[in-house]
Amino acid sequence: MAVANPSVVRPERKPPTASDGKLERERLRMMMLIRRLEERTYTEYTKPGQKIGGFCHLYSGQEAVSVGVAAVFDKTRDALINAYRCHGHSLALGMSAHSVMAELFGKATGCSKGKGGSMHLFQAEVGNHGGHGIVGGHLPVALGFAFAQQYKKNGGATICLFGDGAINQGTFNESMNMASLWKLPVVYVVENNGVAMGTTVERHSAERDLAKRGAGFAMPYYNVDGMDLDTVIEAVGEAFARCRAGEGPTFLSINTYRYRGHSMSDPLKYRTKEEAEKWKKRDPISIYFDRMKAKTLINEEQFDAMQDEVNAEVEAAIRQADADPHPAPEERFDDILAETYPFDGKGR
Ligand SMILES: Cc1ncc(C[n+]2csc(CCOP(=O)(O)OP(=O)(O)O)c2C)c(N)n1
Ligand SMILES: [Mg+2]
Repeated sequence: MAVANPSVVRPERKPPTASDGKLERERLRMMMLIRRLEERTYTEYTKPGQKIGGFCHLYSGQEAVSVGVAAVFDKTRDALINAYRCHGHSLALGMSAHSVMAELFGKATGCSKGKGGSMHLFQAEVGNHGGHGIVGGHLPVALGFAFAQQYKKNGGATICLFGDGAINQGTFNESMNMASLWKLPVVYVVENNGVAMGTTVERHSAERDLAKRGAGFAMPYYNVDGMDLDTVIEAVGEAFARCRAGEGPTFLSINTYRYRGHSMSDPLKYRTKEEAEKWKKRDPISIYFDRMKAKTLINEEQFDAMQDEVNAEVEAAIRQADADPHPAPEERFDDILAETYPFDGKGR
């Protein structure tokens, strides 16, 4: 049976409600913190004597998605599981800038004790279950989380985020089908930034409207403006509400743009300056700040003070991460799966 709602761009957000602005300021600040941490990660990664190793994927431009998700996420019972572009979601769920930065520096004080790096930020206490490097690999894991939540009847829901590059993986189709068939409490979010490494959606997907994938699995599906925080909050909030009401999964294509390259070695040759400029005119931080200003919830001076505060927080995180110790050599096999297989040097 076809699902009634067509794949439409969600209507304009609802009229603003009265507020003292505290929540709004926290959300704005979080988007600014994510942006600053990412931009400082870029400079730390690329400067001589580089101290951040391994693959590193920056989230600048996509902040409204993770902050919007965190706004409706209940860390006491929900689970978030994500691909490798995971710095923003980790901060938004409440992980400290220091625990993220120390992980990037490979230090023992990092959230994964310095053994995970950029792609593997985890902290179960805030509901963050990673940080996964295999494209589409975590979708079946999300299914498991949602199955457990339904089985235990604990009212929790799972939010599973992935890039547009995951949409044609087998795991995507298998997971979406089972989630819908069993009405599991899961929200699927494709963070559609239009490109998988250098391959555009137009080149990798016959159906370019990715939201429509939800139709094939008989679940509600929407296109969402990923540059507008309020719109994201509303769409993800409704999807969580459907989960909690036992109505099963929702599929959201949250359409966004990454300002930097795929990873640190990407010169962005597949993209025009005009395209980037067009998107940057709808920068998520600016849109939200302008709306708050119009509601007199913040002024320019307060914004600047907030920026200074955020910058100081990130600098302190970098200083501390740099000073922290590396994991001890004798702990190199602790907390990793291989620990269960005694390493005898002969392989398996
Ligand atoms: C199964 C698998 N195939 C290929 C790769 C290599 N790879 C890493 S990231 C990536 C692109 C994924 O793009 P997308 O899902 O759109 O996420 P984005 O980087 O845009 O956030 C690819 C192909 C991988 N990690 N896993
Ligand atoms: Mg992508």
